[in-house]
Amino acid sequence: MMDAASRSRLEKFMEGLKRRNSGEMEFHQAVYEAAQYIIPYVIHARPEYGDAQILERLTEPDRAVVFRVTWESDDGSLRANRGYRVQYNNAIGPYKGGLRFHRDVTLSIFKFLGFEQTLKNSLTGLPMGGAKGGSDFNPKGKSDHEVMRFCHALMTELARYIGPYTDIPAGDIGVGAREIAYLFGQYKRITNQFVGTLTGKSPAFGGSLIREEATGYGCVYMAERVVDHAQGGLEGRRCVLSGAGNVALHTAEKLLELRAKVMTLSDSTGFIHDTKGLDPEKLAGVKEHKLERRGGLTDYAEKFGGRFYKGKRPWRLACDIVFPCATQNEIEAEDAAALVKNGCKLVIEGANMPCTLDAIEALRKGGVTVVPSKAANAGGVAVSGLELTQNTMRLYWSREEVDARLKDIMKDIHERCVQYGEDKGGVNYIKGANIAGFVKVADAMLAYGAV
Ligand code: NDP
Ligand code: 2IT
Repeated sequence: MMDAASRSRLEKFMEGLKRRNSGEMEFHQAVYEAAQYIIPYVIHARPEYGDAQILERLTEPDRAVVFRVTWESDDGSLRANRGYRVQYNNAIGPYKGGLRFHRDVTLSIFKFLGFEQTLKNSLTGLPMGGAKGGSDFNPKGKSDHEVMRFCHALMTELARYIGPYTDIPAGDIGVGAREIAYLFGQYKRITNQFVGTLTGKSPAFGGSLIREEATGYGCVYMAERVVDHAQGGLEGRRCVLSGAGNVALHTAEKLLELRAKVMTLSDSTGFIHDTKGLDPEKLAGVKEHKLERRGGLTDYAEKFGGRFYKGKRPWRLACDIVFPCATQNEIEAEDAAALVKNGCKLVIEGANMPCTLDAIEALRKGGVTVVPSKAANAGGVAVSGLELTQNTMRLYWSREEVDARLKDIMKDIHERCVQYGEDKGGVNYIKGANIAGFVKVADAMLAYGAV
């Protein structure tokens, strides 16, 4: 329970944040998730953070660049989209974070993602600050050539603001290996430098092995730690996943390797429930279909069996562990109530902020452990950090070497959550992740003085 002084301080802080960032719901939500623990447990105990206005400064991005991206479609008509880069905080290292291409993005979404990224990158233990960016460009239905022209046009402007010691973008929703290659090609052409200013590159030109798999694998390594902690392994556990992109498919791959049961995948058209469970052959089919041909999940049931639920999410099924790996706010309070009722014990947030605040409350009240995004999905950016290290050293590590480092990093993140997340004899991972991520950034900001 929060004491009255902290409660009133939190309310006042949130009031000011909402006034200064009017209508930016996702940003308010992400900040609240962290502030509800940072204010009572850190600021209250260490007045120097309050005196130096650390939380107020950390909730104001260093800068946000918004720009026009003009490109030519295949029929020769000119199109204009909006590009964004929120350079959120570089207290502990250069700005680092993904680029998202999705029709519905807003500045609020990039600010929430930049804030999350700052605390997440801190948790990895690597020297990386936080950033996020992207565009309202909708890749659906675009030809390869259109995507290329768009990526080149975006980079023509973005290149002014990034660099290997300034800001290092990577992928996110709608930005995978193909887009990173187009972006890197244009960056290299403009700057005439072959440097690691983007991560998630193909291993053929400077990318790290395991980067593609890292977010999903990392989520499963985290799940193993949490489940181990409470005794027992992942074998035979019934897992419900959303998404059918980079994070979901590599989560599924590692779960299958560990003999867990993967019951569902989803995309923006609906979800498939495979009662027999996915197997490596079906997964390879979906990977080819979704990641390479960018199709829908609709024909999965016809091809492999199971049932497709159009326009629905998979949260009403009985299961042990849930991995939401599609997008923000995809688990709402009613979904959370259904998950509690149907026996779910653990939620590993693969996507960024997939649970609403009400959903988290319902899950926690129902005895479900929630591992928040900034801890659960940090494996992706961690291996991006390892890609940067390899680029700087001008060498490549083997799959085994990178995978072992990823496992170690996830283990360390888990330990930090346990260390800072003690709660009535158990572990509150949301509290632990937010406090541990915050303290490191806050100490650096404090040391710099008024900058
Ligand atoms: P992808 O673009 O590879 O896949 C996204 C998946 O989610 C697709 O199946 C997509 O469906 C579905 N999806 C996206 N938006 C919506 C929506 N509004 N409603 C329903 N379904 C949706 O992205 P990633 O797998 O890379 O990213 C997924 C999540 O993981 C995001 O929250 C991202 O921020 C987070 N993340 C990603 C990391 C990475 O390394 N890539 C690292 C850490 C976190 P469809 O194909 O129909 O569009
Ligand atoms: O949300 C995330 O952590 C990412 N999209 C990965 C960012 C990165 O720089 O690898």
